[in-house]
Amino acid sequence: MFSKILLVGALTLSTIFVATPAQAATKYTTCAAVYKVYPYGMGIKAAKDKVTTGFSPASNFKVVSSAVYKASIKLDADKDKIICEIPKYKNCTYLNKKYPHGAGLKGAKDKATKPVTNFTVIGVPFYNTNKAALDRDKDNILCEKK
Ligand SMILES: [Ca+2]
Ligand SMILES: [Ca+2]
Repeated sequence: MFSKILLVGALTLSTIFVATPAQAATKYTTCAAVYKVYPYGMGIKAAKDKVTTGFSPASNFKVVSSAVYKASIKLDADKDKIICEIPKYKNCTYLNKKYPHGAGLKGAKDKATKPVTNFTVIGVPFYNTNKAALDRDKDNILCEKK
């Protein structure tokens, strides 16, 4: 009786494996397409974000298999094994070089008495990656500046 149950279990398992053939990994050709599935980018487990001056390594990308990574490897311009990583700025000096009036979520309201309204609108992943260091007043705008 006991061995029969085990046998049935083994058969069921092998059936599942046979019924699920290895799928070819999706090849993405733009970061916009990658972000629809992986909002923070994706990379292999051992990857370390290669950064230039003014940036900290982002570690919030989705860990994927090397097959998934390799299918879209052309999008990894800096060859650090992460595809479409979200930039993590070290401080406002660097962020304001690219976004002179700051970068914030759509509809965000600056808390200042004379609020900054001409900040660049950015997406949630960009905001989330940078908010701890760069939005100390928590008004959903990074490095707002007149
Ligand atoms: Ca990369
Ligand atoms: Ca702010």
